[in-house]
Amino acid sequence: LSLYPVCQAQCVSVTDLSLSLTCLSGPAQCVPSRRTGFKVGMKLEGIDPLHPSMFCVLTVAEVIGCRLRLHIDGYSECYDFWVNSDSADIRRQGWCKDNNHKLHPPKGEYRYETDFDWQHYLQSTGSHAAPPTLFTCRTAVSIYPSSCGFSVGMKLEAVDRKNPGLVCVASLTDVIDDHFLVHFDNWDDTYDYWCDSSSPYIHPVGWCEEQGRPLTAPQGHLNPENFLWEEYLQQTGSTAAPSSAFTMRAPHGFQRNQKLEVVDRRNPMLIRVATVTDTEDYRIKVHYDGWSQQFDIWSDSDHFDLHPVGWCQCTGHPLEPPQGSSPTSPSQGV
Ligand code: MLY
Repeated sequence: LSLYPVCQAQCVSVTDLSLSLTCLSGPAQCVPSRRTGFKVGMKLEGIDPLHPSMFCVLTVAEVIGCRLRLHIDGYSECYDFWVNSDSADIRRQGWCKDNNHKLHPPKGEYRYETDFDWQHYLQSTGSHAAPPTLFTCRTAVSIYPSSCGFSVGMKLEAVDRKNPGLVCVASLTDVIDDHFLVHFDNWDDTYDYWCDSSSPYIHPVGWCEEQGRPLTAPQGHLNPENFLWEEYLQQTGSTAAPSSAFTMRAPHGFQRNQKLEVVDRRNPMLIRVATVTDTEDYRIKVHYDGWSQQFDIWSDSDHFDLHPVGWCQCTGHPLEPPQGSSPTSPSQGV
């Protein structure tokens, strides 16, 4: 059971909890050992889940256990979203500026994006920035170029996770430490996703041809049926990500009937008792105990919304017991 190295200081492994679930792999298995210090009203920077290429100004709107509901300043509450407090998608005030990333200011407040100034904003809104020490995922400023072998501008073949049957021409449009942003050429950023070199969804240039699978050409390509990488790389003046940089991880170890605690996808403030009911190499089918099978979901095995048994109790989060089961002891709640 290998721990996500940077989390190690803040987390105990699930085996330390003497729990039966032994198969969680990846960052999702980290169990913060302390309650989070984030408080409602604190401001921070972070990735807009609907536009993963954009860092926005955020406010903590709700805290439950070590999960945060974040509000995107200047936008409707309907865009609020939940993250774990150790998420790599949230950063301290000033991170974007220090790391050469564009920060999208609150909507409507500024004539020019560059007019945004944190000190002025905090003052005028009478609010405070979340203290940097609360950000327990890695936020260190690296003075070295990323060592993961991937850099901005490189091309690859990637699964469109919103249309998982498609493997498409894609580019790397951002790199932070060993994570990078996959963008589909000539599409908007709503299909983008962050991953690392071990993702099963990314492949080197030429993979589709080798596998005898169709490759989806960039939107608007003049001859999509006869897309040629060589030509395209030349036209775009770009290079292919080196195949040696792809380090596809081993399939997960989840098995059917294992229990876990999973965020309710339809109402993400809730975490429910759940069961693995089917598996693929990199995904599991999750059944919410006591609910109709029609609510079952497929989830990536490393998804941050999957937690081992005991996670809620350990982090001070209520756990929704199986529907229709007898009342639980209060210790299962906060
Ligand atoms: N039917 C969908 C397909 C979009 C695919 C986008 N990928 C390739 C990034 C649509 O047209 O919206």
